[in-house]
Amino acid sequence: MSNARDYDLIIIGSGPAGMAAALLADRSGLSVLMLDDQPGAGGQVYRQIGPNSRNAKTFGFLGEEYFRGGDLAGKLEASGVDCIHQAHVWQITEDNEVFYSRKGAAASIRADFILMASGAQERPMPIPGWTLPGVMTVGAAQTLLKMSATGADGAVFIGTGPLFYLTIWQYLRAGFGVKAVLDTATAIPPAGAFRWILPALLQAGILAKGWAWRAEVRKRTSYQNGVRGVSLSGDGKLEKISFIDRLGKEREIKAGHAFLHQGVIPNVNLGMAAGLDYRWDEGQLCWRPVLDQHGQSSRKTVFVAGDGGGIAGASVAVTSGQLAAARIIRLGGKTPRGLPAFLRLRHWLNKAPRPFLDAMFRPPTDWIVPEDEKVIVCRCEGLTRGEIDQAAKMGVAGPNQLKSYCRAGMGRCQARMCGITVQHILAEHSGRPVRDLDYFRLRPPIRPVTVGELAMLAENDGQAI
Ligand SMILES: Cc1cc2nc3c(=O)[nH]c(=O)nc-3n(C[C@H](O)[C@@H](O)[C@H](O)COP(=O)(O)OP(=O)(O)OC[C@H]3O[C@@H](n4cnc5c(N)ncnc54)[C@H](O)[C@@H]3O)c2cc1C
Repeated sequence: MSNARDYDLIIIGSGPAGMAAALLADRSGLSVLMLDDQPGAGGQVYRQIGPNSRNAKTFGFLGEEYFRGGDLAGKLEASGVDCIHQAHVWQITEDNEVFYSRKGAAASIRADFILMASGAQERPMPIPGWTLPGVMTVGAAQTLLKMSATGADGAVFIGTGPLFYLTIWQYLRAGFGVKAVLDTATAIPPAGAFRWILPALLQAGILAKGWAWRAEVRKRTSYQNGVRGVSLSGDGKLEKISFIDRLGKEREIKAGHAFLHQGVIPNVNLGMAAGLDYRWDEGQLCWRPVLDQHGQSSRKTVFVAGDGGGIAGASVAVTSGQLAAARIIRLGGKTPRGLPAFLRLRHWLNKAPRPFLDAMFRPPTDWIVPEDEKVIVCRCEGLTRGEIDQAAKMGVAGPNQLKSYCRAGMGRCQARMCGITVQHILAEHSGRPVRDLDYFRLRPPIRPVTVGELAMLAENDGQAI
């Protein structure tokens, strides 16, 4: 492949972390290429911000916070950063060659430094009936709102977390009816959360905002908290939601649409396939890369910023992107220009509420590991909890051996949906904590790549497409 050094810095992901990093690096004289798989800049939080800002009347229901993303996206557009959208990155090699596919062709480009700002995915939620037609994640429901102001009237929202309340709030403002909200969090945060309350109060505005969303959701919907034992059922599609209310009574709701959410976790596949070191985070119940204070990973020329480095939200994504870019600029022998004053302090303050939020919205155990053995865990291979139990009972040493017993994690999504659940099941069988078990060994390409795409590689060697 190409031996040319094409860019000083390649950034993967154009959410707040990637955009903030790109702007600082560009101002400081680095050549920057940004690759992102969406049609435009914005990432998850500011998805579709360009077109929606031009159509703010229709999309006003998304709220002021959302439209703040227009500032970053506008500056990015006016900058010297080369942005390629609809580019799916599927491999980063040891010498920083980045392979991606776009519109049916593949290409590779090299850089001195890579910044992975590829964000988060929603936590998979293998509860009974989660694969039924009519059931989606809350993030998917929000994507429909951001992309086309579309929704499902009369849906039931089930789960909890800041994104949960925000999306219901946006849904109501967009004029969609919400049949019920089943909140798995209790009205008063669990006792363990209060040891984090003092740092969280440094960002009292964020807590107040979340409180206001929840208060409006409570006022305008049929709302219950402390809900447990959720089960979805129906004949070929969702028809009924069963649950236990906070008084211990079994209840049922008839509905054709349910949106589920239990927080978000870092996207790990690209970083793991690139050989970065990861560790289990017990506070957030997910894998996160081992990073220093600048976001430098175990591979010294690869950095990670934003939610891909651990869940902390959009404002932390911005400051972590700037911290990483500043370090890369210095390592490249240049001086960061226009570095925000007190960046480290701002970053620390932005992060302050996170441990409280993590403790307050910790997912219930039965949303990570289903108790019912008939529940599908690996969606790609159609494997149930019972089938994974059977393989585990044969004495598998870890997820990688499990693959050869039952193919869990070997499908199209490459364990994005089942990885953490499989690990919890194996931990139960082995009596060892999850952090002591290996994760699935992920290899490039992290997404399916066609032979046709590969055939274009030689033609596009060293050139962006
Ligand atoms: C579905 C969803 C909706 C969310 N909505 C909100 C919200 O409304 N408000 C809020 O405060 N927080 C929201 N969040 C939380 C979110 O993680 C924010 O904290 C914030 O967007 C994180 O910024 P980031 O820059 O780290 O990553 P992101 O904003 O997630 O940006 C990462 C970008 O990288 C792209 N990408 C990922 N992998 C690849 C790849 N292999 N190749 C090319 N591109 C890639 C993604 O498509 C995305 O555009 C949401 C999270 C999810 C999962």
